[in-house]
Amino acid sequence: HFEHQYLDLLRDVWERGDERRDRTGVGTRSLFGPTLRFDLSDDRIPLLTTKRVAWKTAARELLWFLSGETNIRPLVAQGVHIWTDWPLDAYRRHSGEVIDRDAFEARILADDVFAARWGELGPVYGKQWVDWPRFEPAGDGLYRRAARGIDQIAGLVEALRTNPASRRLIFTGWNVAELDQMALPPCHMTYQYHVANGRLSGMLWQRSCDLGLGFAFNAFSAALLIRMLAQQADLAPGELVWSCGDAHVYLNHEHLVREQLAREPRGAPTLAIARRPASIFDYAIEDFTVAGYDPHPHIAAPVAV
Ligand code: UFP
Repeated sequence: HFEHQYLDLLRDVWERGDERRDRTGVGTRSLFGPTLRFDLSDDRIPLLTTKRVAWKTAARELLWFLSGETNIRPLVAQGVHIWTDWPLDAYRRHSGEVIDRDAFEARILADDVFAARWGELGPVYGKQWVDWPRFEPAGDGLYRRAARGIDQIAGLVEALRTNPASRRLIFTGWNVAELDQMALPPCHMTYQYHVANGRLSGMLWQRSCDLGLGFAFNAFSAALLIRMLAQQADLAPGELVWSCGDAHVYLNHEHLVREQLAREPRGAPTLAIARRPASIFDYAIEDFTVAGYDPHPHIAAPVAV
């Protein structure tokens, strides 16, 4: 079962990982440099079955990235809370106000000015993916920021169609010049693609992975993006190669590790895409359905901010 690779890694990190205080102060155990491979042929999708994963949340987040958005408001409007903790933390520190997540999200939805000021994450994934800043000559040896940046995703789709043997089928969120403006520097930072025998494979390089929470989303999302790109380039899906730098488990996720390792993976979830949208930017959440997904129950675990 595809999931054993993940479970083996989870066990390995928990049993052998180097224990350290991390940036969040929670503490982790960590191993460096694991690679996992997932076969995507026959519509298979790497969706964990040893706990229920809210795959639609990951899909909505991916569509939000592709829209170029960097404000949490459209996510919150869809009931997606995964990015709220960072702005909430920033707002609490700035205002000193005692405000819970629900109240903060309600204000993000109700108040345009508040949303613009406090819902913004800075130039995170979406901005870099479709609007990477570019400069143009402005005369007298001066340069100004161009109104439109570089759309790496459109460029990638074009390259997949016209130059599939290329070794430059890459996009990245790691804009070094803007890291300090981002609420969180990209974790799933660089994607590379490869076409062989009419199949599209993708590699994700993730610099840092919270194996208890982030992995389930990151792997599903990277696989979904391969499926969408393959459809747009008239290719069949190949493999997802997930390569990680710092693969870690937070010390307060011990219950999750023990519970998940005690469970047996089951079934082979598949993903169907209902139609072929006109472009990579025209997918909607209703286009995706997952079949054969009968997971073990969800396991709640705290996110380290
Ligand atoms: N993290 C993920 N996947 C993501 C994401 C964050 O695993 O998509 F946005 C985790 C990794 C790490 C933390 O535990 O969030 C980011 O902290 P740092 O920037 O210190 O690596």
